[in-house]
Amino acid sequence: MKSRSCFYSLLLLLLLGNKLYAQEQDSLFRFTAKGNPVFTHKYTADPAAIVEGDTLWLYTGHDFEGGQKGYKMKDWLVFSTTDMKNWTEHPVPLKITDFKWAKSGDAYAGHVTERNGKYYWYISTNWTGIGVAVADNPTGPFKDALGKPLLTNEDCFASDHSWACIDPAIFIDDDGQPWIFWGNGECYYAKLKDNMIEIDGEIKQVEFDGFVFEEAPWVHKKDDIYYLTYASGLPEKIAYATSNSIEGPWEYQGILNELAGNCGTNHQAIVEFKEKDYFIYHNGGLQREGGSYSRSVCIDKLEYNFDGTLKRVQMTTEGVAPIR
Ligand code: FUB
Repeated sequence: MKSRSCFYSLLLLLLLGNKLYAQEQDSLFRFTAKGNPVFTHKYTADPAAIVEGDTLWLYTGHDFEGGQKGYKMKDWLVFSTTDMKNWTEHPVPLKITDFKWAKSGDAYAGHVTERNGKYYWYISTNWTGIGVAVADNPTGPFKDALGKPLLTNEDCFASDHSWACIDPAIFIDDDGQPWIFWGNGECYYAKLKDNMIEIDGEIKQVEFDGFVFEEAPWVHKKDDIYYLTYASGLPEKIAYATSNSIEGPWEYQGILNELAGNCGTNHQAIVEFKEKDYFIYHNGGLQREGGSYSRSVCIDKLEYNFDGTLKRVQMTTEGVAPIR
């Protein structure tokens, strides 16, 4: 009798498990990119990418729809690929309403990073600051880790406009030290504690000759050179600087990407995946209703010169070749 009820319990668990798996599969949207823009079924912006083994995870903002005249962004999206051609869109992993304190209601740019098996999603909310959500896997569920902002306008000591505290970018150095860069108009940086949800010590400002900073900092490192890329001017081009140290001094190196078509912003992510380097950005190129507030993520090649400087990005309609 006992073994029979055990059998039925196991059967029930199995059926339930299968049902959940089937539901999850149903809510995945799979498609093949035809070039740039990569995503044509939704308006996507502010890309941030990470690589986990065989997979590139691409997190984006989500412009409400075509023909917008101002920012209307209520959630963030996540896509994955193993070959840069065939993509899967996963169910919406994070919404602005997941941050109860974010009274602005604006789901601005974010950045995801993995640390000790957890995924941290740093997001900006326009004038209510930068928050952080945490999950056990790349697709969530993500939960507000603090119940309050990690950074606010008060931390942006050199700024006096309401949208100064946006666009977080995380960089974990080879010694394991996590750093956060952010800002609009002025660029700030600080250490993060090992728990990834607290600022460690002083907040400092990035400054160097030739630095015309609008927003969207992104830090990466290749062959011992630190690269700080950022949106410069308005409409934005992406410029960059290099250094031998995460705290500078930075040396201005010039323009990396020209104005992105039909769009005032540009917002880049840089990632190496399967031994190729990618420059991910947005433009307003989705026909026919694309524009500065109805943006679309694009991907093109990033190329290094022998001396470590970067070749100017060539934005293309064809996009990148699939990885075989
Ligand atoms: O998407 C809203 C804002 O536009 C981002 O925070 C900026 O980087 C710009 O892309």
